[in-house]
Parts: sequence; C-alpha cells; structure tokens
Amino acid sequence: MLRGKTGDDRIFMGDDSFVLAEGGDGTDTVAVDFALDLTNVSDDALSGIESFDLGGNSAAAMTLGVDDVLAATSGKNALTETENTPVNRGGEEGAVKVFGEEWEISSDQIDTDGDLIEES
Ligand SMILES: [Ca+2]
Ligand SMILES: [Ca+2]
Repeated sequence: MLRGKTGDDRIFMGDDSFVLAEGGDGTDTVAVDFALDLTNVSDDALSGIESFDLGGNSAAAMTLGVDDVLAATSGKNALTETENTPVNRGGEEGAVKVFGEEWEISSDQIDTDGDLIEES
C-alpha cells in the first residue's frame, strides 16, 4: 500500500503489483515508468490522485477508462480547479489512451505543464 498524506505527495509506481495508492489531500502525483493499464486494476486502487508523470521512462504509458479517471481523481483537482480532470506529465506522444467517447486528452491550457484528461 502506498498512502500519501495531507501534503503534496509523489508516489512512485514501478509495476502494477500495488494494491492501493491513496493520494489523500494535496496535489499528488503518481509516477509511472512502465505500461500501466488501469482498466485491469480495481477502481478502488487509486484515489485522491491529481496527476500522473510518465516522463521517467520511454516505456511509460497509461491506459485508462472513464471509471478509472473518476475513481483516481476523487472529485475536484486542485491543479485544474475542475472535477475529475487528471493531468498527465511527460511521456511519449500517444502514451496515454483513454477509453470512452466523452473524454479526451487536451493540451494544457493552464499552468500545470502537462496534458489534461478531461470531459469533452
Ligand atoms: Ca497528499
Ligand atoms: Ca490528492
């Protein structure tokens, strides 16, 4: 189990054997350096996460569905000031895939230095 605290946490994930990663309060980042498929992970596994960092390894990638976005973000994101909008930092182009027609990945429009995964 990886559990963040009230401050801004950086949670490193080296493989998908984690059971739980709770960001808690604050602006929390999950750093991923492998191909993470959140559609194969319980929706309970991530919570309170505001951003993902795929910049540490060229193999880093992430696949996620709408359920995963909703589960991981746990409401309003302090980075984006919007609901259920995680930020992706780093990674190769196309490294993040989102399933669900109503969601898209858009370039940063605000000062978060990343791509937003948001409702379109
Ligand atoms: Ca935290
Ligand atoms: Ca958080």
